[in-house]
Amino acid sequence: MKTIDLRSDTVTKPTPAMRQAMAEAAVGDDVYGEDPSVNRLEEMAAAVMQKEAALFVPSGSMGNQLAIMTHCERGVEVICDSLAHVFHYEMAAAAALSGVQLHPIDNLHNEAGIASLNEHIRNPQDFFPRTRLICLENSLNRGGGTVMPPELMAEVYRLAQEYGLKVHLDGARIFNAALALGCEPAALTAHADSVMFCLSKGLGAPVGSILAGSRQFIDQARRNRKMLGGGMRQAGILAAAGIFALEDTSFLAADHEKAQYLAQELAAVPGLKVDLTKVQTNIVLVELEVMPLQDFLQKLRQQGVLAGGAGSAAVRFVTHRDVSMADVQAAVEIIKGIMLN
Ligand code: TLP
Repeated sequence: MKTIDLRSDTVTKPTPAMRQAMAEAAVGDDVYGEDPSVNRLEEMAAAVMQKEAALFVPSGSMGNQLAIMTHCERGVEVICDSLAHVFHYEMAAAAALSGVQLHPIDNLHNEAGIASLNEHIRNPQDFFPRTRLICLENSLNRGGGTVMPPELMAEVYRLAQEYGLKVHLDGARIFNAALALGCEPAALTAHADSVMFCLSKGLGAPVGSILAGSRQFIDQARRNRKMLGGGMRQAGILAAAGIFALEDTSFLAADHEKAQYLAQELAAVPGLKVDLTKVQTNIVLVELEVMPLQDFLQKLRQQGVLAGGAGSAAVRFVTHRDVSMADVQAAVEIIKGIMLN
């Protein structure tokens, strides 16, 4: 039985051409700054994100946490969306590693939330923590891969600057967001002091993410990366996959088409609820109205379809390069079979 893995775009495997580029990569000791492939990837990434400098990091989580650690001192507060990855899926690392408090708020990514954002920025009285950082996420994973237009990011950035705060963008899927918004990634990063994006998700590299920002910020983040044990040696083998991934991101459009197809088909199935307005990139959240989540996931698994959960009653499907349109069509038939029997 063929497995159709829709749990995440992180499951994508390097293509033969990417493996070839990895095998042939020029390498050196990156802790001495001597890995030509890492240096090239960092330069390329900084250019794409229109930032002064960039740092290759092992994971998106480490990139986000380095951003928090580098922007903040202990005891300050970081505003994020109540659905943010840094809040739900990073092992409380902001508290454990940087000693900061996350202040999650609803709707940070839309007009309603932004209108009241200033109420969440602490005023400078002695019994309040200082607000230091706002963390945005575009696309918003737990929001169903929804995107935040550059104009809204600009509003948040303007407010942040007014209050002397920094803005970090968790752009794990920034290329998906930019594609959906019809803009360049740099149109989004223009409204953030730092950005993290992942090479290891839809872009198909096996490992790695990038943190980008000002030269001074990245110099300090590099020191913090070493402190966390993230200084890598002949990492050029991995960086070569990242360079390869950045050279052509056009295939992401097909991932969005597969997500649209999946969402529209499932929206018509009794017992499933899909908010089609929220299907904007490569993620489809489906609410289950008649069956417990774990039962549904298990039935899917028995027939070779893997999906994940998002909350207690929603299924998350993520399309990516390693599932074809035919695979998605087959998954739809299996899901219909489960729901209609
Ligand atoms: N997300 C993973 C899981 O952790 C949920 C996934 O399958 O979607 N920011 C965002 C918005 C992410 O979605 C992720 C990974 C990360 C950061 C962390 O990246 P990694 O997994 O490389 O640490």
